[in-house]
Amino acid sequence: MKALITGITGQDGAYLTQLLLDKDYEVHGLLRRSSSINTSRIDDLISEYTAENRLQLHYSDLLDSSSITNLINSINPDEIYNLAAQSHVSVSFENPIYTTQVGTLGSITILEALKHSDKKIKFYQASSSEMFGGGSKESLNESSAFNPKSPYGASKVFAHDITKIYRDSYDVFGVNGILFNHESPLRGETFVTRKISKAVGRITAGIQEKLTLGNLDASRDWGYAKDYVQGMWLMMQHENPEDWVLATGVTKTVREFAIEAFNHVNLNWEDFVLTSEKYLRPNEVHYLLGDSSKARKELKWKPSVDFSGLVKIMVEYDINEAKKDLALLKDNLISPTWEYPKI
Ligand code: NAP
Ligand code: G4F
Repeated sequence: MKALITGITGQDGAYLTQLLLDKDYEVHGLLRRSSSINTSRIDDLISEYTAENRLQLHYSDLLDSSSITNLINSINPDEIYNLAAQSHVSVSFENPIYTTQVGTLGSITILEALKHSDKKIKFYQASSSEMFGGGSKESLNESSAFNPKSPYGASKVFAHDITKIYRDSYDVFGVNGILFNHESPLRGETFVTRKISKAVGRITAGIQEKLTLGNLDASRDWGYAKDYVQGMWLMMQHENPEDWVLATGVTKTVREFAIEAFNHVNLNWEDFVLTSEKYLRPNEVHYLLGDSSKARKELKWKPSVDFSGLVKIMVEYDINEAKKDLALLKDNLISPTWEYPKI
């Protein structure tokens, strides 16, 4: 089996690549050229699998439609996982046009190529719980209404809808995975969970003093990313292309995540956490809780890690990372403060 992954260098791309290689797939991934190397999440896989051509990276960008179409035609994969996105909700308010271009053009470019392909190539679209908008406290499933609150959410609604339209109009095997938040040690450092776990590690090592966050009352259904890429693959193996929600069914506030993370190292979160308006968004998704009964019943999918387990995995990883930072700091190789601009 051959798979093409857009977003292979991201959190989910890295876990999905490992999963597919373990299943003996030949994996192809889209690599964006950047001024610094952006493959850190898959470097071990590159070392292990590129020599035998089991893992092949191709320079491209979702905005370069001709390059995407050429890649699909030359690789002729069995499955395409469209994971690439400008995936930071807060940044999507600052870069709305770029976020929308990547979020919409990529999906339709791939779907157009599949419409004209002789082979029935399966397509996975990375849909998001952000599409629901989180305005009520109901548990959300595949039939719940979308009411996006950000340019990012709106672009995901387009990609979701166009996938359904190509499925219904041209018999394309297009699957939408509506995934609620999923986290891990590979999570980008500007998403709130990783920002917290990284700060806890660094505070424990004595190289950070405070952690500044935004809205502590926002509530998310947080799961473990490795479980969710397993769900993506299961959706692609299902007899019919459909839409599926993946979620844990438990929601916790940002405050509860911080409390759990600091408790893990026997510290009182209130001694370290500050809040600042600079981390607030022009519009907020207040509450997300998912109902994944369809995936549990029909795909036999279920999360293997609960909220406490997730926090533990992330905090313990970042404690070790902070120890490495501390060693570098002693050699004056890094700066003692760490705060990402604005997000
Ligand atoms: P991520 O870590 O931010 O990774 C995003 C990936 O997209 C990176 O590989 C990035 O490449 C790539 N990318 C960005 N712009 C691109 C472009 N113009 N052309 C080609 N590649 C581009 O995201 P993630 O957490 O793995 O999420 C994977 C997908 O699931 C995303 O579409 C996200 O929106 C969606 N999603 C995520 C969650 C979640 O909780 N994680 C929940 C629901 C849906 P670089 O490494 O070069 O930046
Ligand atoms: O970690 P976040 O930035 O994730 P958000 O906005 O829920 O988006 C993530 O999940 C979506 C699925 O629903 C994905 F589609 C999307 O790609 C991404 O992976 O923020 C979570 C919550 C928000 O309510 C935010 O306002 O945490 C709040 N928050 C509070 N302080 C903060 C901070 N978020 C960030 N990033 N940084 C803060 O300091």
